[in-house]
Amino acid sequence: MKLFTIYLISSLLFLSPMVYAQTERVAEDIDRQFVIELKDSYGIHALERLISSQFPSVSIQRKLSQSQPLFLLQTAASHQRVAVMQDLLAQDIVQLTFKNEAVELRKSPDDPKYGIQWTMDKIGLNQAWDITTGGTTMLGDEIVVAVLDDGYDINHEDMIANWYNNPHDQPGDMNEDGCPGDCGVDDDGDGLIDEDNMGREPGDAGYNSTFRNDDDENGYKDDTQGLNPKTGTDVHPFKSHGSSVAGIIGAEGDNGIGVTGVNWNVKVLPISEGLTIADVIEAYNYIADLRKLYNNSDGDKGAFIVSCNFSAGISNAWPDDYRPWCDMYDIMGEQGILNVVAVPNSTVNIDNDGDIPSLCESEYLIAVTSTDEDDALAEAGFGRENVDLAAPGEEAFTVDPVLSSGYGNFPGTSAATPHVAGAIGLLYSIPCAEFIEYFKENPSKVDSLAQIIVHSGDRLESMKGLTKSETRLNVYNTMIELSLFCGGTAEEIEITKLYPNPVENELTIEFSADPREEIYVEIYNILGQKMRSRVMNYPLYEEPLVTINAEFLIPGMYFISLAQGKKRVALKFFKG
Ligand SMILES: [Ca+2]
Ligand SMILES: [Ca+2]
Ligand SMILES: [Ca+2]
Ligand SMILES: [Ca+2]
Repeated sequence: MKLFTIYLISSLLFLSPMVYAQTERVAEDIDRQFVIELKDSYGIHALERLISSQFPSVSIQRKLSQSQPLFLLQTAASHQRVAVMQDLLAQDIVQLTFKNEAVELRKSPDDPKYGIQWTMDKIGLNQAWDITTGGTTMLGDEIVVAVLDDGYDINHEDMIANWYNNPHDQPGDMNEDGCPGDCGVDDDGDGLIDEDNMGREPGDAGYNSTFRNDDDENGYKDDTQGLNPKTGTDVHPFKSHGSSVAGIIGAEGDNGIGVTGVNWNVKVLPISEGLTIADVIEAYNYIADLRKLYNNSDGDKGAFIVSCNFSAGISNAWPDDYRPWCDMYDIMGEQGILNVVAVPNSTVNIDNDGDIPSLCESEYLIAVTSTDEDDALAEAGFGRENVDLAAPGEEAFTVDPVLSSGYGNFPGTSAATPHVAGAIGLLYSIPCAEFIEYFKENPSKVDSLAQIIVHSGDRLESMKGLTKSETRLNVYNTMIELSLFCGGTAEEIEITKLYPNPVENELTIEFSADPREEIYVEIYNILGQKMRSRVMNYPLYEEPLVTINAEFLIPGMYFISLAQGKKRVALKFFKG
């Protein structure tokens, strides 16, 4: 401590320019550094002898491995680095040299409680977020995930930016013409003009003229921030359950507050008081109509709702007794909405015991059970015929407005389900125009997206015989599968282009490969000695190419090799 203080004072006192130089050196360090690997039988003493006799301007900074002869070296100036590396490479004791370079940091949010949100990493989001963190589609559509639940804390600090706000029905009569929507116009395309909530048109007996405030003519006045079907308003009861579900889907990520949702950005459409069958049917119709209007107006009206979460149900119930409810899943599905529903929070076989809505027959419905941190079935329903997918739910951590901190544990299938509903929202934001074009042109084909999500999950031994897919959600895996929509290739690895050849500084290799597997990139010299190697992931949603720094190579002929699985391809190139 004392020594350090003395050093600091002395350097401040009579060498203030050195302090400046010191900071500059830190910034420059990496540009002067390179890693050296010695041949197997050599160690630090041989390296020290070599450096002191022939490379006095080079310093040995650190030993990088106790088991391999790897050292970090630094030249006096950055412009000397390449020449020094080349000269060292010509020495008998040196196996290879490569520049020390900065690595790209994985994208992870700065939310203080993210560290305890184990469910997020479990479903591959730490990798998926490098590709997208949500918000809009490649075509600019604002992505909306609907939630049907008990109620919400609309003012929660970590949700306030991510609630859906309906631009087509703000408070009051937006165009002040005294009619629902525009006077004399069927704004919502349902065949009725300026109708009220009962479908009565002006002039009909009992017509309710207060619906002039229903600017989008959907039968609800000022449904600006979702809908409470019980009251016909957008005023929601303050509830914990719905807030937690919404938080998992879309608590604002990377805002330095609280937690993150599966989506850092998304619009959550809150529908509250979904507590009776009538509420559920009305809510589902409301959601379906909004998306239908979006589809039919080319995005001018309505909302681009892609999924809907319902973490509730009726145990020991069968579809025959709930036909109008079950029918809603196909009605919404044909407009492009996938529904995600929860199975009961008890270890029952719902195939035998019955459960609504899990047992409703629809290709657009994903029934979700809950797993714990070890990927074992939590206390949750199962059924190889009717449960599609598992998602992490036990001890999930998210928004909870009832607790003083505003956050807490939210366990069970209710927590598992919104991971899936949220994932659907996130998937719509992948940087792949072909994907979004396809599902906008063919909204009713969205059942195939459900299939891809369910089958690209991590296959679990623990789910054997318990669900249809035997998988647990993995959003990154799904993104890999969806990359096939836009340029991802599933063939054997192949080098399609190599340039420039001869190369001076940087060699570019274009290739096609299986996006699901790692790629080994290696450079060999003419004697078959490996000069450089690296392992890379397929560059998802980018041009499949890799660039190699060739500055360190001495002039001559080399081979570049790309390998994946058991297949290897190599091409020769020249260093000029
Ligand atoms: Ca109208
Ligand atoms: Ca209005
Ligand atoms: Ca309205
Ligand atoms: Ca947050």
